[in-house]
Order: sequence, then structure tokens, then C-alpha cells
Amino acid sequence: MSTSHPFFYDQAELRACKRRRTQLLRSTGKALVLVPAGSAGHLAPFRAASDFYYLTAMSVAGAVLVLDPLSDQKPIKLFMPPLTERERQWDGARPGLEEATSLFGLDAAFPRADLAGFLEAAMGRYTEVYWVPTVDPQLDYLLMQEWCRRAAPIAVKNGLPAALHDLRPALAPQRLIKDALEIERLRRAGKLSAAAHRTVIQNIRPGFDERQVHAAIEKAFFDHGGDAIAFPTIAAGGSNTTILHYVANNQPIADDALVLVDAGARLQQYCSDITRTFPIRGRFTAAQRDLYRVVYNAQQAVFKAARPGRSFDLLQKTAVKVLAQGMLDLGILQGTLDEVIEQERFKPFYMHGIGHSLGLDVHDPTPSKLGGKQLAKLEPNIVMTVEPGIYIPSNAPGVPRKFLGIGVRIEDDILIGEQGCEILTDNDTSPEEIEAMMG
Ligand SMILES: [Mn+2]
Repeated sequence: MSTSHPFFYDQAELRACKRRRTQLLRSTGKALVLVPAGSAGHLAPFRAASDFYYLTAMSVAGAVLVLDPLSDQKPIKLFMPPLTERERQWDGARPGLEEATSLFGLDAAFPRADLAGFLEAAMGRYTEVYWVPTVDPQLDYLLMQEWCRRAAPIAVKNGLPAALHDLRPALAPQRLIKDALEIERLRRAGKLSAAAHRTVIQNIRPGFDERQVHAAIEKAFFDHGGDAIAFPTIAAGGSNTTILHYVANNQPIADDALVLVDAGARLQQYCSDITRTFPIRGRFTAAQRDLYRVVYNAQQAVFKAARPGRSFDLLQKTAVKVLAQGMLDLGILQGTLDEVIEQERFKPFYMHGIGHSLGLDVHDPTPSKLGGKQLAKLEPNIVMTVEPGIYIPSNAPGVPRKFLGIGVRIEDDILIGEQGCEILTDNDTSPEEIEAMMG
């Protein structure tokens, strides 16, 4: 990996951003578009809001990208706080107004202080405005103020105010389908994160507690070239494996317990999301192995089903079928497969979706979640997680005792291709492979 310039990763990404802006302009047409980067917290590492980053490859707090298509000369504008000497001393260098145009290829850059005046003039020329709300409160305020000033009198006269749109549903379908640069980064993020998980599985020994597992996986991410963690690490032992979003990570782990690690590295802004479950002493108990194999089979079935044209819902149904049949075979559920599925009796033990879109965000925008077009069918170049699981609470009634307090999840990241799917996260996770890895 080479980082040729302190302000960006590579030229290809800057060219990709230009294509993304052009593509977005095709859907927003002759509307004004405002995309804020958001503001920085004190001493917290700053990550620009993903919609802003996707369109600029810049991470500058307080910046706002403006697509101003009715402006003949310089339609792609950036408003940003100018880089001061004080900031350079306290926080280090970052792109300034000059670099926004000379390096990042935007048409024009202005101090953030000019944004209010620009909006006052520009809002008179547009009947449609898209923006991303709640990222930059001052931008929300300026926009509302200007909208009220202009629209209120017109609304009173005509009953029709100018339209103000949330940009997110318009950009979400575009971000769902990854471009070549995004796929390349997601591949690398997936590969390094999978290698880090393997390192942890190979090195964890009985006696480790959850804090040490937590530290081990995050160290491994950095050792393998990751830039950051993509989301708070889940390092659970014993019955904590049955808690979906367990993040306390501070308990001892019994010698015969399972360990569940749900963690991923971020690489050049792009996320991976992997879960591995393994026995801390290197050998599954019979009950652990039985549950594990059901989850493993469910994931393999979903990999086979994942291809363009298949519905997202079908992946969920595929997983449920294998998980439910497996739990019937093990005596965890009773009845027929049809009954169990129709009455959703598997839900106390498998209560989440089979996966989610993955990209700049760990949960990348999915159009169905934003009120836009329902994601009915899979398409090439969607990257998503596949994460079936079974979680048997310690107090589950009517379940054979040996399964109580066992949770298993296996999560990998896939790229939908033309024919099927490519697994981005080296899925060497059969019970035999896990045991072999632990030696
Ligand atoms: Mn996930």
C-alpha cells in the first residue's frame, strides 16, 4: 500500500469522485445540492460524513460541497473553513481553499463564512434543493431560514412553496452499487480483516479474558495494515455470545466456553465486518459443534443463493430454512418445518436480518431503509454481509440443557458478481478448519 500524498489516498479516487458527482447530477438535474462534511469533536479523529466523502474524497470538518448546476462557470463549489496558522500548529495540515481546486478538482472553493450570502443569492435561482439534513446544524438552520424567508410569502400567495428534498434517498441507490475503486478497497479491507481474525484464533489460549480478546483483534487489524476499527468491537465469551450487541468486553472466559468476535477494520475509509466464533480451548464440545454446524450450513446456503436477480428477501428465507431445520433436528424446536417458519418460532433464537449493505459505513445506506425504492433484487457490485446466527439464552424454556447459553454467529462480506458472489473475507470457517487453525 502506498500513500503518495498526505491529503488523499490516490488519484484514481479523485477521478472516481468526479464520475460520482456527474452521475448524481444526472438524478438531481437542475436542483441545488448541498452536502455537508459535519463538524469535528474535541480531540476525536474526524471522519467526514460518508455522503460528503463519497463525492469529494476529502475529510475537512465544516466543509460543504455544493452542486450549483445553474452556474455556467463553476458549478462544483466547496465552502470550507480556511486553514489558519493556529490550526496548522494545533491540529496539523489539511487541505485548504487552494488544494480544494488544485488537488481535488473542484471548480471553486470559498470560505465557510460566505455560505450564508451564497445561499441567499442561489435560493432565488432554484425551485428544487437537495441537502443532507442533521449532519451540519448550522447549514440546516441557514437553509430553513432562507426557505422560510422566501417560501412563506409565496406559499401564502400560491399555496405552493419551493420544494426542499432530503438528498439521502436520491444518493442511496448510487452508493449501493459500488464502483471499481470502492470494490478494490472493500476487497483489501475484507482480506486484511479476515487475516487479523485468523491471527487471533491462532493465538488465543484458555485464560484470556474478553478484554484481552478485544485488544488482540484490534492490534491484529493495525498489524495487518488497517487504518482504524470500523465499529465498536464485540468480544464476547460464554453466555455473552448470546447478546447481539455486547460491547462491555470485560468478563473472564471459562475454559470450555465459546468466544464470539464481531469486529472489522476500516481501510482507506472502507469497512469490513466479520464475526468468528470459536472454542477457547481449541476443540468444540459436541453441543457447540452441533449448533455451529447449523449456522455454518446456513451461511453456505446463502452464499450459493446470492446472485443477481435473486431477491434480498430470498436470502433471509434461505437462512431461516436451514437454521429452523437444524434447530428441529437438535430438539431445540418442535413441530414441522412449515409450522416453525410460518409461526416464526425460530425468532427467539434468530432474530436479526441476514445481512446489510457495506461500504463507507458499516451499515451503508440501503434504499428500502430510506423510504426510496425497495431493494427488491440483488444487482452486480452490491457488497453486503452474510451473518446467520443462533443464540440460545441461558434461561430459554424447553431447550435441552446442553445448548443453554451458547451463541454462534458467522459473518463474512460478499460482492455480488455477474454469476454469483465472491467472498471477500476468506471464509475458512468450517468447524474442522477452525479446530485445525487452533492446532
Ligand atoms: Mn454486520
